[in-house]
Amino acid sequence: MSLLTRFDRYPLTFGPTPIEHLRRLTAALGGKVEIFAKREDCNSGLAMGGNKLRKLEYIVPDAIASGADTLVSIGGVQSNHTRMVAATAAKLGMKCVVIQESWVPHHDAVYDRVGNIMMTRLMGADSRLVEDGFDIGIRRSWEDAIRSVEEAGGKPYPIPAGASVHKYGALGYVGFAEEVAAQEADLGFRFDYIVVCVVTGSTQAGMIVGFAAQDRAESVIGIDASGTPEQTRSQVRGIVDNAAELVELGRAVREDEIVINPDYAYPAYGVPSQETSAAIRLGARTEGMITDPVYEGKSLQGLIDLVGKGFFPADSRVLYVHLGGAPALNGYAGYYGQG
Ligand code: 5PA
Repeated sequence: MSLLTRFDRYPLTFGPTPIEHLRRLTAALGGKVEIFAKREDCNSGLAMGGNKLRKLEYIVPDAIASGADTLVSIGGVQSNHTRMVAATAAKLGMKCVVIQESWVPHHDAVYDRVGNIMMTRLMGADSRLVEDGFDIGIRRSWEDAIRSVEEAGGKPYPIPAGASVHKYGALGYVGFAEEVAAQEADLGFRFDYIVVCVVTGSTQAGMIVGFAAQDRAESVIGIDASGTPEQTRSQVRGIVDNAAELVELGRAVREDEIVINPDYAYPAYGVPSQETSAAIRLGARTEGMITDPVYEGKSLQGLIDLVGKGFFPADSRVLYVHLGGAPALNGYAGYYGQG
């Protein structure tokens, strides 16, 4: 039985996302570990989709019920999340205010005019650039934005960074775990590991709770891309506890069920290492699968490195969860303009 039957869901996605066997990447990595991808990046027609829509499906009913007329959220200049909030507001006929902080020490000349932020503005959101640096927590600039909507006579609905520290923020990815189990039943096998990028935490936290109900949460390997892994881990812990109670998991999630690998976020959030760029190129050249230097390139780098190190036993089946984010590549022409 689903853990989510009691919760309202407002559909923003096409439905279950495809699972794709990455045969050429599997071969390029030696062929001992079978690599599959779950394509959350192809989940919707809303502004190129991505993981935030799965979360927002369980937040929108609350936003509508609140009588709000403006969604207010926050992220970096090239935030995928603020793009998804802007798309959701457009689809609902609401207004949208998004704060875009200077999270990334990266200075491409068109960084604040292309990709995510361009689409965010195209969809009519009021996108406000501020100077504050990277922090996944609750931010003053976001609280100021909420107040500014109220002062202008509007009714804001606050959505925190990555829709993570929100009562319903993890539910979408609890559903993801149930969706994977149903797809495994059709495929006739189970995945031994699930690899996922983690920053603000509710994607992995939701998966942990959903897979804890199947007694395999520790097979979810979070690859930190924040560069502040202690803060990310404690945020994941808090979201896990809140979500486990909300869905009535019926037991506490153990510390060893929360697996976060901090080894691939270097040199900084939003800045690719040479190994990140090599991973992005390998994914693109073997599978035509496009990943970005902020999130998915780092989790792909982690997957590749862990295969090389023999972390996954021979014949393991590994599910790489592609959460979206390719639009940010437009802000990195200095790295990838020539391929
Ligand atoms: C993001 C987040 P969580 O924040 O739920 O841990 O997910 C990490 C993640 N992959 C992974 C992609 C493509 C993402 O966009 N993005 C944030 C954003 O503002 O876009 C919340 C940070």
